[in-house]
Amino acid sequence: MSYSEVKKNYAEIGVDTEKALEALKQVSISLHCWQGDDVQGFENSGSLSGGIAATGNYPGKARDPKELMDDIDFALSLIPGKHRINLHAIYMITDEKVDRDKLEPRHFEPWVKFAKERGLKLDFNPTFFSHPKASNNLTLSNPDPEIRNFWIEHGKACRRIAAYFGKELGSPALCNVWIPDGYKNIPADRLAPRALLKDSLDKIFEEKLNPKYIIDSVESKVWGMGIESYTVGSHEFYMNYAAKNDVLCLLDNGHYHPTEMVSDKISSMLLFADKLALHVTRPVRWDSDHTVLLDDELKEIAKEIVRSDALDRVLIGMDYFDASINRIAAWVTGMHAMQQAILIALLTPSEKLRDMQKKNDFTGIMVSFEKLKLMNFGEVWKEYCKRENTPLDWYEKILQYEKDILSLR
Ligand code: RNT
Ligand code: ZN
Repeated sequence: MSYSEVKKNYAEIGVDTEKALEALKQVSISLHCWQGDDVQGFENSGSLSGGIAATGNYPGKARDPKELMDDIDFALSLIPGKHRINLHAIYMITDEKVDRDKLEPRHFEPWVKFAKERGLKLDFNPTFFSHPKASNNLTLSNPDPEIRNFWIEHGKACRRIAAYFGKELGSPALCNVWIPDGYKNIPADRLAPRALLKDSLDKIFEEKLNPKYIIDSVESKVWGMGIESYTVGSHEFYMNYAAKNDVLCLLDNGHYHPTEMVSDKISSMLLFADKLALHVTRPVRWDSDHTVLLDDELKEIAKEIVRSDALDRVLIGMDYFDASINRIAAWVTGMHAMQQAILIALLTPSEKLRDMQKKNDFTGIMVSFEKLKLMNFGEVWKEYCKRENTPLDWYEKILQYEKDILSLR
Protein backbone atom coordinates (compact mmCIF):
# COMPACT_ATOMS: atom_id res chain seq x y z
CA MET A 1 0.00 0.00 0.00
CA SER A 2 1.31 3.46 -0.86
CA TYR A 3 1.39 6.49 1.40
CA SER A 4 -1.27 8.24 -0.66
CA GLU A 5 -3.65 5.31 -0.27
CA VAL A 6 -3.03 5.20 3.47
CA LYS A 7 -3.52 8.95 3.65
CA LYS A 8 -6.95 8.45 2.07
CA ASN A 9 -7.84 5.70 4.54
CA TYR A 10 -6.98 7.94 7.46
CA ALA A 11 -8.90 10.84 5.94
CA GLU A 12 -11.98 8.61 5.89
CA ILE A 13 -11.83 8.30 9.67
CA GLY A 14 -11.22 12.01 10.09
CA VAL A 15 -7.43 11.98 10.47
CA ASP A 16 -5.12 14.26 8.51
CA THR A 17 -1.81 12.42 8.08
CA GLU A 18 -0.04 15.55 6.83
CA LYS A 19 -0.93 17.38 10.01
CA ALA A 20 0.33 14.43 12.03
CA LEU A 21 3.65 14.40 10.19
CA GLU A 22 4.04 18.13 10.69
CA ALA A 23 3.37 17.79 14.43
CA LEU A 24 5.77 14.87 14.82
CA LYS A 25 8.53 16.89 13.23
CA GLN A 26 8.31 19.44 16.03
CA VAL A 27 8.91 16.88 18.77
CA SER A 28 12.43 16.84 20.22
CA ILE A 29 13.30 13.89 22.40
CA SER A 30 16.29 13.85 24.73
CA LEU A 31 18.65 11.02 23.77
CA HIS A 32 20.47 9.72 26.85
CA CYS A 33 24.22 9.55 26.26
CA TRP A 34 24.58 6.77 28.84
CA GLN A 35 23.26 3.95 26.64
CA GLY A 36 26.50 4.29 24.67
CA ASP A 37 28.82 3.13 27.43
CA ASP A 38 26.65 1.40 30.06
CA VAL A 39 26.55 4.51 32.33
CA GLN A 40 30.34 4.41 32.71
CA GLY A 41 31.27 8.04 32.06
CA PHE A 42 34.78 9.50 31.75
CA GLU A 43 35.65 9.98 35.38
CA ASN A 44 37.18 6.55 35.93
CA SER A 45 34.99 6.28 38.97
CA GLY A 46 34.93 2.49 38.80
CA SER A 47 31.83 0.42 38.53
CA LEU A 48 28.23 1.55 38.33
CA SER A 49 26.49 1.75 41.70
CA GLY A 50 23.39 3.26 43.29
CA GLY A 51 20.98 0.38 42.92
CA ILE A 52 21.11 0.47 39.14
CA ALA A 53 22.99 -1.94 36.89
CA ALA A 54 23.82 -2.42 33.25
CA THR A 55 24.11 -6.11 32.52
CA GLY A 56 25.74 -7.71 29.49
CA ASN A 57 29.09 -7.42 27.79
CA TYR A 58 28.25 -6.85 24.15
CA PRO A 59 31.45 -5.73 22.43
CA GLY A 60 32.09 -2.22 21.16
CA LYS A 61 31.06 0.13 23.93
CA ALA A 62 32.35 3.70 23.71
CA ARG A 63 35.49 4.14 25.83
CA ASP A 64 36.20 7.83 25.49
CA PRO A 65 34.52 11.08 24.46
CA LYS A 66 35.41 10.71 20.81
CA GLU A 67 33.98 7.22 20.54
CA LEU A 68 30.82 8.25 22.36
CA MET A 69 30.36 11.30 20.16
CA ASP A 70 30.98 9.24 17.02
CA ASP A 71 28.39 6.72 18.15
CA ILE A 72 25.87 9.44 18.97
CA ASP A 73 26.46 11.00 15.54
CA PHE A 74 25.91 7.67 13.88
CA ALA A 75 22.77 6.93 15.92
CA LEU A 76 21.34 10.36 15.12
CA SER A 77 21.89 9.76 11.41
CA LEU A 78 19.43 6.86 11.72
CA ILE A 79 16.80 8.74 13.74
CA PRO A 80 14.41 11.16 12.03
CA GLY A 81 13.84 14.61 13.54
CA LYS A 82 15.95 17.07 15.55
CA HIS A 83 16.68 16.00 19.09
CA ARG A 84 18.48 16.76 22.33
CA ILE A 85 21.34 14.99 24.06
CA ASN A 86 21.05 14.19 27.75
CA LEU A 87 24.35 14.19 29.64
CA HIS A 88 25.35 13.15 33.14
CA ALA A 89 27.98 14.86 35.27
CA ILE A 90 30.31 11.86 34.92
CA TYR A 91 30.63 12.70 31.22
CA MET A 92 32.83 15.72 31.88
CA ILE A 93 35.67 16.10 29.41
CA THR A 94 38.85 17.36 31.05
CA ASP A 95 42.42 16.36 31.86
CA GLU A 96 42.10 17.88 35.32
CA LYS A 97 41.44 15.70 38.31
CA VAL A 98 38.29 17.38 39.52
CA ASP A 99 35.85 15.98 42.03
CA ARG A 100 32.13 16.36 41.50
CA ASP A 101 31.60 19.21 43.94
CA LYS A 102 34.06 21.30 41.93
CA LEU A 103 32.73 20.75 38.43
CA GLU A 104 32.37 23.83 36.30
CA PRO A 105 30.90 24.69 32.90
CA ARG A 106 34.36 24.63 31.32
CA HIS A 107 34.62 20.90 32.00
CA PHE A 108 31.78 20.43 29.53
CA GLU A 109 32.90 22.83 26.81
CA PRO A 110 33.55 20.09 24.23
CA TRP A 111 29.93 18.96 24.58
CA VAL A 112 28.65 22.46 23.92
CA LYS A 113 30.88 22.65 20.87
CA PHE A 114 29.58 19.25 19.77
CA ALA A 115 25.98 20.39 20.21
CA LYS A 116 26.49 23.74 18.50
CA GLU A 117 28.10 22.19 15.45
CA ARG A 118 25.12 19.90 15.02
CA GLY A 119 22.30 22.23 16.02
CA LEU A 120 21.47 20.06 19.04
CA LYS A 121 20.30 21.09 22.51
CA LEU A 122 21.57 19.62 25.78
CA ASP A 123 20.02 18.40 29.02
CA PHE A 124 21.86 17.48 32.20
CA ASN A 125 21.91 15.33 35.33
CA PRO A 126 24.05 15.54 38.42
CA THR A 127 25.54 12.10 39.13
CA PHE A 128 24.78 11.08 42.70
CA PHE A 129 26.06 7.50 42.27
CA SER A 130 29.19 5.57 41.24
CA HIS A 131 31.35 7.51 43.70
CA PRO A 132 33.16 6.59 46.95
CA LYS A 133 31.06 9.18 48.82
CA ALA A 134 27.90 7.40 47.67
CA SER A 135 29.08 3.90 48.48
CA ASN A 136 26.39 3.35 51.12
CA ASN A 137 23.65 4.81 48.91
CA LEU A 138 23.28 7.91 51.05
CA THR A 139 23.92 11.24 49.37
CA LEU A 140 21.58 14.19 49.96
CA SER A 141 20.03 12.39 52.94
CA ASN A 142 23.34 11.28 54.45
CA PRO A 143 23.37 11.95 58.21
CA ASP A 144 27.04 12.94 57.93
CA PRO A 145 26.93 16.69 57.22
CA GLU A 146 30.25 16.64 55.43
CA ILE A 147 29.18 14.06 52.88
CA ARG A 148 25.75 15.61 52.54
CA ASN A 149 27.37 18.92 51.85
CA PHE A 150 29.62 17.43 49.21
CA TRP A 151 26.53 16.28 47.34
CA ILE A 152 24.73 19.59 47.84
CA GLU A 153 27.71 21.31 46.27
CA HIS A 154 27.56 18.83 43.41
CA GLY A 155 23.90 19.64 42.85
CA LYS A 156 24.60 23.36 42.83
CA ALA A 157 27.56 22.97 40.47
CA CYS A 158 25.44 20.94 38.07
CA ARG A 159 22.68 23.52 37.96
CA ARG A 160 25.22 26.11 36.87
CA ILE A 161 26.48 23.76 34.18
CA ALA A 162 22.94 23.13 32.96
CA ALA A 163 22.26 26.87 32.85
CA TYR A 164 25.46 27.30 30.84
CA PHE A 165 24.17 24.72 28.33
CA GLY A 166 20.86 26.53 28.10
CA LYS A 167 22.47 29.91 27.59
CA GLU A 168 24.97 28.72 24.99
CA LEU A 169 22.44 26.71 23.02
CA GLY A 170 19.39 28.94 23.32
CA SER A 171 17.11 26.36 24.91
CA PRO A 172 16.64 25.66 28.62
CA ALA A 173 18.44 22.51 29.75
CA LEU A 174 16.49 20.15 31.93
CA CYS A 175 18.56 19.52 35.06
CA ASN A 176 17.23 16.41 36.74
CA VAL A 177 18.00 15.27 40.27
CA TRP A 178 17.85 11.56 40.93
CA ILE A 179 19.52 10.13 44.02
CA PRO A 180 19.92 6.48 45.00
CA ASP A 181 19.26 7.09 48.70
CA GLY A 182 17.55 4.37 50.63
CA TYR A 183 17.93 1.39 52.93
CA LYS A 184 18.22 -2.33 52.39
CA ASN A 185 16.75 -2.99 55.80
CA ILE A 186 13.63 -1.74 57.48
CA PRO A 187 14.43 1.69 58.85
CA ALA A 188 13.70 2.80 62.39
CA ASP A 189 13.08 6.33 61.19
CA ARG A 190 11.49 7.16 57.87
CA LEU A 191 11.05 10.84 58.56
CA ALA A 192 14.59 12.01 59.32
CA PRO A 193 16.19 11.01 55.98
CA ARG A 194 13.35 12.71 54.11
CA ALA A 195 13.72 15.84 56.22
CA LEU A 196 17.43 15.88 55.35
CA LEU A 197 16.66 15.42 51.66
CA LYS A 198 14.16 18.27 51.77
CA ASP A 199 16.72 20.53 53.37
CA SER A 200 19.45 19.53 50.91
CA LEU A 201 17.18 20.21 47.94
CA ASP A 202 16.28 23.62 49.35
CA LYS A 203 19.98 24.43 49.42
CA ILE A 204 20.57 23.16 45.90
CA PHE A 205 17.68 25.17 44.47
CA GLU A 206 18.44 28.30 46.51
CA GLU A 207 20.37 29.98 43.73
CA LYS A 208 17.92 31.56 41.31
CA LEU A 209 18.92 30.82 37.76
CA ASN A 210 17.29 32.14 34.62
CA PRO A 211 14.38 29.89 33.58
CA LYS A 212 15.31 30.70 30.00
CA TYR A 213 18.42 28.61 30.58
CA ILE A 214 17.48 25.88 33.02
CA ILE A 215 14.46 23.83 34.08
CA ASP A 216 14.90 21.88 37.33
CA SER A 217 13.27 18.53 37.94
CA VAL A 218 13.24 15.82 40.60
CA GLU A 219 12.87 12.09 39.88
CA SER A 220 11.34 9.62 42.30
CA LYS A 221 11.70 5.87 42.53
CA VAL A 222 9.94 3.04 44.28
CA TRP A 223 12.98 0.88 45.07
CA GLY A 224 16.45 -0.13 43.92
CA MET A 225 18.79 -3.10 44.22
CA GLY A 226 20.35 -3.06 47.66
CA ILE A 227 17.83 -0.47 48.83
CA GLU A 228 14.76 -2.65 48.83
CA SER A 229 13.07 -1.58 52.05
CA TYR A 230 12.95 2.18 51.88
CA THR A 231 13.49 4.87 49.26
CA VAL A 232 14.04 8.37 50.61
CA GLY A 233 12.99 10.13 47.38
CA SER A 234 9.63 8.46 46.95
CA HIS A 235 6.90 9.63 44.58
CA GLU A 236 4.89 11.39 47.29
CA PHE A 237 7.99 13.11 48.56
CA TYR A 238 8.90 14.58 45.21
CA MET A 239 5.39 15.32 44.02
CA ASN A 240 4.85 17.47 47.07
CA TYR A 241 8.31 18.97 46.89
CA ALA A 242 7.86 19.88 43.24
CA ALA A 243 4.44 21.43 43.76
CA LYS A 244 5.61 23.59 46.65
CA ASN A 245 8.91 24.66 45.17
CA ASP A 246 8.08 25.24 41.55
CA VAL A 247 10.35 22.57 40.14
CA LEU A 248 9.18 19.86 37.76
CA CYS A 249 8.35 16.31 38.61
CA LEU A 250 10.08 13.78 36.44
CA LEU A 251 8.23 10.49 36.10
CA ASP A 252 10.32 7.48 35.09
CA ASN A 253 7.97 4.75 33.96
CA GLY A 254 10.29 2.13 35.47
CA HIS A 255 9.89 3.62 38.92
CA TYR A 256 6.41 2.54 39.94
CA HIS A 257 4.70 -0.62 41.05
CA PRO A 258 4.22 -3.04 38.15
CA THR A 259 0.52 -2.31 37.66
CA GLU A 260 0.85 1.41 38.31
CA MET A 261 0.95 3.17 34.95
CA VAL A 262 2.63 6.46 34.19
CA SER A 263 0.19 6.94 31.29
CA ASP A 264 -2.57 7.38 33.85
CA LYS A 265 -0.60 9.97 35.82
CA ILE A 266 0.11 12.40 32.99
CA SER A 267 -3.27 14.15 32.92
CA SER A 268 -3.25 14.64 36.68
CA MET A 269 0.23 16.10 36.64
CA LEU A 270 -0.56 18.45 33.76
CA LEU A 271 -3.52 19.94 35.60
CA PHE A 272 -1.26 21.15 38.38
CA ALA A 273 2.01 22.01 36.67
CA ASP A 274 3.05 23.96 33.67
CA LYS A 275 5.32 21.17 32.46
CA LEU A 276 6.08 17.55 33.15
CA ALA A 277 9.29 15.61 32.51
CA LEU A 278 9.48 11.93 31.61
CA HIS A 279 12.12 9.23 31.61
CA VAL A 280 10.95 6.65 29.16
CA THR A 281 12.23 3.14 29.79
CA ARG A 282 10.91 -0.42 29.62
CA PRO A 283 10.57 -2.10 32.97
CA VAL A 284 10.53 -5.89 32.84
CA ARG A 285 9.09 -7.25 36.09
CA TRP A 286 11.05 -4.53 37.89
CA ASP A 287 13.04 -1.38 37.13
CA SER A 288 15.24 -3.09 34.59
CA ASP A 289 15.96 -0.35 32.06
CA HIS A 290 15.41 -2.50 28.98
CA THR A 291 15.40 -0.91 25.53
CA VAL A 292 12.17 0.94 24.83
CA LEU A 293 9.88 -0.87 22.39
CA LEU A 294 6.59 0.03 20.75
CA ASP A 295 4.50 -1.66 23.41
CA ASP A 296 1.06 -0.89 24.78
CA GLU A 297 2.16 1.32 27.66
CA LEU A 298 4.43 3.39 25.44
CA LYS A 299 1.52 3.95 23.06
CA GLU A 300 -0.73 4.89 25.96
CA ILE A 301 1.83 7.36 27.31
CA ALA A 302 2.07 9.00 23.89
CA LYS A 303 -1.71 9.11 23.53
CA GLU A 304 -2.08 10.83 26.88
CA ILE A 305 0.44 13.49 25.88
CA VAL A 306 -1.22 14.09 22.51
CA ARG A 307 -4.78 14.00 23.85
CA SER A 308 -3.80 16.57 26.47
CA ASP A 309 -2.44 18.69 23.63
CA ALA A 310 0.78 18.75 25.62
CA LEU A 311 3.56 17.85 23.20
CA ASP A 312 5.17 21.17 24.13
CA ARG A 313 4.60 20.72 27.87
CA VAL A 314 5.98 17.23 28.34
CA LEU A 315 9.76 16.96 28.21
CA ILE A 316 10.46 13.48 26.92
CA GLY A 317 13.80 11.87 27.69
CA MET A 318 14.91 8.30 27.18
CA ASP A 319 16.48 6.32 30.03
CA TYR A 320 17.64 2.75 29.55
CA PHE A 321 20.94 0.94 29.36
CA ASP A 322 21.15 -2.47 27.81
CA ALA A 323 24.73 -3.76 27.60
CA SER A 324 23.77 -7.11 26.10
CA ILE A 325 22.91 -5.94 22.59
CA ASN A 326 24.34 -3.55 20.02
CA ARG A 327 24.14 -0.25 21.89
CA ILE A 328 23.46 1.84 18.81
CA ALA A 329 20.61 -0.43 17.79
CA ALA A 330 19.26 0.04 21.32
CA TRP A 331 19.38 3.82 20.98
CA VAL A 332 17.79 3.83 17.55
CA THR A 333 15.09 1.29 18.40
CA GLY A 334 14.01 3.20 21.49
CA MET A 335 13.95 6.57 19.76
CA HIS A 336 12.03 5.15 16.81
CA ALA A 337 9.55 3.48 19.15
CA MET A 338 8.94 6.73 21.03
CA GLN A 339 8.38 8.65 17.82
CA GLN A 340 6.20 5.90 16.39
CA ALA A 341 4.08 5.93 19.53
CA ILE A 342 3.62 9.69 19.15
CA LEU A 343 2.75 9.25 15.49
CA ILE A 344 0.12 6.65 16.32
CA ALA A 345 -1.33 9.04 18.88
CA LEU A 346 -1.39 11.83 16.30
CA LEU A 347 -3.18 9.50 13.88
CA THR A 348 -6.02 8.92 16.31
CA PRO A 349 -9.36 10.75 15.86
CA SER A 350 -9.27 11.91 19.47
CA GLU A 351 -12.01 14.50 19.16
CA LYS A 352 -14.48 11.92 17.86
CA LEU A 353 -13.55 9.44 20.58
CA ARG A 354 -13.90 12.11 23.25
CA ASP A 355 -17.43 12.83 22.05
CA MET A 356 -18.29 9.16 22.22
CA GLN A 357 -17.13 9.08 25.83
CA LYS A 358 -19.37 12.04 26.65
CA LYS A 359 -22.27 9.99 25.32
CA ASN A 360 -21.08 7.04 27.36
CA ASP A 361 -20.57 5.05 24.17
CA PHE A 362 -17.91 2.71 25.46
CA THR A 363 -18.87 -0.02 23.02
CA GLY A 364 -18.14 2.36 20.16
CA ILE A 365 -14.85 3.40 21.74
CA MET A 366 -13.79 -0.21 22.19
CA VAL A 367 -14.59 -1.09 18.60
CA SER A 368 -12.85 2.05 17.29
CA PHE A 369 -9.72 1.32 19.32
CA GLU A 370 -9.55 -2.17 17.86
CA LYS A 371 -10.13 -0.92 14.32
CA LEU A 372 -7.41 1.69 14.72
CA LYS A 373 -4.93 -1.07 15.48
CA LEU A 374 -5.42 -2.36 11.94
CA MET A 375 -4.68 0.96 10.26
CA ASN A 376 -1.44 1.06 8.30
CA PHE A 377 0.46 3.57 10.38
CA GLY A 378 3.74 1.96 9.25
CA GLU A 379 3.36 3.50 5.83
CA VAL A 380 3.02 6.96 7.40
CA TRP A 381 6.15 6.29 9.46
CA LYS A 382 8.05 5.31 6.32
CA GLU A 383 6.90 8.50 4.65
CA TYR A 384 8.19 10.46 7.65
CA CYS A 385 11.59 8.75 7.45
CA LYS A 386 11.73 9.42 3.72
CA ARG A 387 11.03 13.11 4.19
CA GLU A 388 13.62 13.30 6.97
CA ASN A 389 16.22 11.47 4.88
CA THR A 390 16.39 8.66 7.42
CA PRO A 391 17.39 5.35 5.84
CA LEU A 392 14.85 2.54 6.14
CA ASP A 393 17.63 -0.05 6.03
CA TRP A 394 19.10 1.40 9.22
CA TYR A 395 19.84 -1.98 10.78
CA GLU A 396 22.07 -2.97 7.88
CA LYS A 397 23.93 0.27 8.39
CA ILE A 398 24.41 -0.59 12.07
CA LEU A 399 25.76 -4.01 11.18
CA GLN A 400 28.25 -2.38 8.85
CA TYR A 401 29.29 0.11 11.57
CA GLU A 402 29.70 -2.77 13.98
CA LYS A 403 31.96 -4.54 11.52
CA ASP A 404 34.00 -1.47 10.59
CA ILE A 405 34.22 0.34 13.91
CA LEU A 406 32.73 -1.30 17.00
CA SER A 407 34.38 -4.67 16.51
CA LEU A 408 37.81 -3.03 16.39
CA ARG A 409 37.45 -1.50 19.84
C1 RNT B 1 17.76 5.43 38.04
C2 RNT B 1 17.12 6.61 37.39
C3 RNT B 1 18.06 7.58 36.75
C4 RNT B 1 19.19 6.93 35.99
C5 RNT B 1 19.97 7.86 35.12
C6 RNT B 1 21.26 7.25 34.66
O1 RNT B 1 16.88 4.51 38.48
O2 RNT B 1 16.18 6.18 36.45
O3 RNT B 1 17.35 8.45 35.96
O4 RNT B 1 18.71 5.89 35.17
O5 RNT B 1 20.15 9.04 35.77
ZN1 ZN C 1 15.31 7.67 35.19
